[in-house]
Amino acid sequence: MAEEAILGFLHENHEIADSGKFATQSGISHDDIVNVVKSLSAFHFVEAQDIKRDSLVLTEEGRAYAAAGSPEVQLVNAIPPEGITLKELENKVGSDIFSIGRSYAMKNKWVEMDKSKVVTRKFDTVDDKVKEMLVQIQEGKVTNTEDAAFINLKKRKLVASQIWKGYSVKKGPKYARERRKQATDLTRDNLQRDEWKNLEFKEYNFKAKGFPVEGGHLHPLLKVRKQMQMIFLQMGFEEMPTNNYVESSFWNFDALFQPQQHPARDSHDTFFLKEPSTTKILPEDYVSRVKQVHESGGHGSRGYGYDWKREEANKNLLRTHTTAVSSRMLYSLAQKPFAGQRYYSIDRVFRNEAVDRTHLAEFHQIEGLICDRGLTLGDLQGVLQDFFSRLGMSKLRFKPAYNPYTEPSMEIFGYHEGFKKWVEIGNSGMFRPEMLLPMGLPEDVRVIAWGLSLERPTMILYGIDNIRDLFGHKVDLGLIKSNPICRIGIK
Ligand code: FB9
Repeated sequence: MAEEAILGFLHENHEIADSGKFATQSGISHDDIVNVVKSLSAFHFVEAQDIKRDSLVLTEEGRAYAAAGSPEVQLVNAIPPEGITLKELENKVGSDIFSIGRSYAMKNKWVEMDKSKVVTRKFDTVDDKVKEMLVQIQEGKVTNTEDAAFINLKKRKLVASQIWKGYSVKKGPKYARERRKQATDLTRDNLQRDEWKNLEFKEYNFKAKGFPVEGGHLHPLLKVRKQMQMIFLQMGFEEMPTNNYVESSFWNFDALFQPQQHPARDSHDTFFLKEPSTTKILPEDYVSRVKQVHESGGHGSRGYGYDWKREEANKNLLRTHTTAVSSRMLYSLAQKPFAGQRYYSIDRVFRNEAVDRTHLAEFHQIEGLICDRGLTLGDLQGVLQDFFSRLGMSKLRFKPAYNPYTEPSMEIFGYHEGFKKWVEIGNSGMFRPEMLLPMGLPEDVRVIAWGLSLERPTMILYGIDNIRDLFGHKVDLGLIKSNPICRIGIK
């Protein structure tokens, strides 16, 4: 409809001087006219010149008065010939119309009030010039927006200024009375029917984007995990098998020399299993050595001096750290002629802790360890410097800390160039002799280890503030589809 109107008008006339007036005259919305002008212009059927001018549009309050009349006229029309009390008048027209209309009716000297607060009108009818002007604006019939009356409407916030944009339109080099559908392919039918001679072919749009390819999309956590794996592999580490979320308290705590009274072993911090509630198989001779080191120490240690209970060690749980896997791997390393090893793990761990914006009851722990003869704390600081430099954080600081299974232990801080501040980026330490020697590792073997989470770096790298936007049932699939590649760890 708009296309026929425009092409038809230009067939009889030199130009459409003002698309706004043309829309009003042809009874077509200006938006439709503009869209068609843009399309015809793109194919050179017409040539369009921008027109801009100041115009007025009605506010929501202005639209209400254009329909129902100004508040002052509504108020006057609500006053009966015998007059009315203020309270009755307010109840009749409503508090908004009453409070606004009353002041303008008094200013226009349309009403008066006696000592008993009875309001009477001074005229039988009043002209609603405000409504008339609002309707003129609504119909696009106002040209001089600087007229004092219109400025007053702006002061009353019944109208607002805006830049009106339209076009003047003339025939273009490819003008035609009507736009023939352009052919996109030369078909067998076209050729057989000789139609091809009159066909107009649509130009190829080489800038057109292809349809988005629907397929699988990697979650940001998996992208960061891949990069972390690459970093570990580049550093000569081997991945530990972490395919058991369920673990015994023995491997998760006792093997790490974590005492059975430790608060972390309480059900407020750990998820214990009801079924199967206990583990069935443990290496008995090793269990005996662990019992002994907890109760009476050995290897220079005094132990904890409590009655260690097997049934406590048998309790099954959801592992609270992948260090449980590290203890299994180190034990199996001790069962054969010793050779140094570098292991890492990245997998889910579970903690029965209060959840908040950045913590859930589970997260992915990243852990690295190096097991070799004569390692020192300096070696640990050196490997941390190498590892975190590959993450883009080369300025590190170490703060003494405590872990039940490492001594010494260090919290790791890195200077984040983006945030311009120091950020806690992990924890680390040297596994205690009370953990390593009962396994059967040689006296001079040391294990340096560290841990961090997968979620924290991912949230920072992807600018995600709430962990529920990253992990869990409320994750926006758009994030999964549209997140950029992760480029840490690429040298
Ligand atoms: O990941 C953590 N922070 C972090 C890591 C990387 C990072 O990358 C930069 C942007 C590029 C940014 C931040 N943290 C450890 C520190 C904090 O986020 C902390 O609030 C949360 N911690 C978790 C534990 O919270 C219950 C992160 C998780 C954590 C902490 C300690 C270990 C593992 C994970 C450990 C260990 C360990 C120690 C000694 C021996 C073996 C393992």
